Amino acid sequence: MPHHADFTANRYLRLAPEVRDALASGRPVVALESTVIAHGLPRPTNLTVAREMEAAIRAESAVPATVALLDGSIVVGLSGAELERLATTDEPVAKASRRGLAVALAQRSLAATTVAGTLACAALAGIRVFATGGIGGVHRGATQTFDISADLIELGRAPAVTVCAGIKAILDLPLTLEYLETQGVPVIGAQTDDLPAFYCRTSGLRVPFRAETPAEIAAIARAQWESGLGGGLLVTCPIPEAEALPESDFADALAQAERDAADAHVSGPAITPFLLARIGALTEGTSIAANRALLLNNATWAARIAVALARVEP
Ligand code: PSU
Ligand code: MN
Repeated sequence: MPHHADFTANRYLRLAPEVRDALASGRPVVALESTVIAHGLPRPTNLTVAREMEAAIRAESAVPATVALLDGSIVVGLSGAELERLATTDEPVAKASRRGLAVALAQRSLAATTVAGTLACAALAGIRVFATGGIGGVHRGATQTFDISADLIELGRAPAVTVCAGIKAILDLPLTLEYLETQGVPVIGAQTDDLPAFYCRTSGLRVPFRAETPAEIAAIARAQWESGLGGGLLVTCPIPEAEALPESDFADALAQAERDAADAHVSGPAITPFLLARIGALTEGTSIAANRALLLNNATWAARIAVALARVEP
């Protein structure tokens, strides 16, 4: 797939040499977000999993590009040392959605990128495939709070395939699907008709589209981009069976975490990290093991899709 993004002319963008070379020669690259490293997973699991995701992508012969903001640059492809800094630092790390990017650049502060932030940066670099755990969405009670993740807007805007394990049950799943339809995002179930629900394989909601293979997904993405339609696509992969959480365990932990969030008056960008941490504690780490498993599975799917996209069509 040819890349036309003029990353050479952007003084805010710093690509790892390996990522730059791969993009220049049309080899597969997969972007990775960093909010899951800085705010989504507890230490030291965060660093282990970040490295494992990169390794999973390399195992499929694609190049990983973890994105974060450091020292006034959008770094696309953190070095080993930079990844470690992000995962272990005592400095404050901002959680940057699209709105936080320019501020972090101008102030030269350390910022981890959310799905929305990473997609915006990937588009600047010309990366077409992105792996994450779960996307942000329409929060429960959003009719009152208006808390709808910028991820949903960026999914409609950035020309990339985002691979996730569905929508976390901390969100309002039906409303999130509605919003994705409004944004024009095709939501594709990978080998499933049922929308995956992050820690659990099924949600009871139907995905609008289904595909069996990375090649099929690549063909849909090509059709969307080469026709001139543009915008993003969302691929949802069920968590591997062995690591899925029993639905009842999760529902109890979520209900408790939501009561704790209300008691602590947590809102805005802090709500997702708060709920994830509480659920981790309440499920005694089984949710963390599940999170790791789905992240690695998504990285593998994303790499295979990137490889299929990079292949020249006969
Ligand atoms: N889902 C997870 N772990 C995470 C996130 C989502 O399982 O760490 C992060 C992602 O970076 C996502 C962000 O983009 O939370 C959404 O935050 P908000 O709801 O504030 O937009
Ligand atoms: Mn929000």
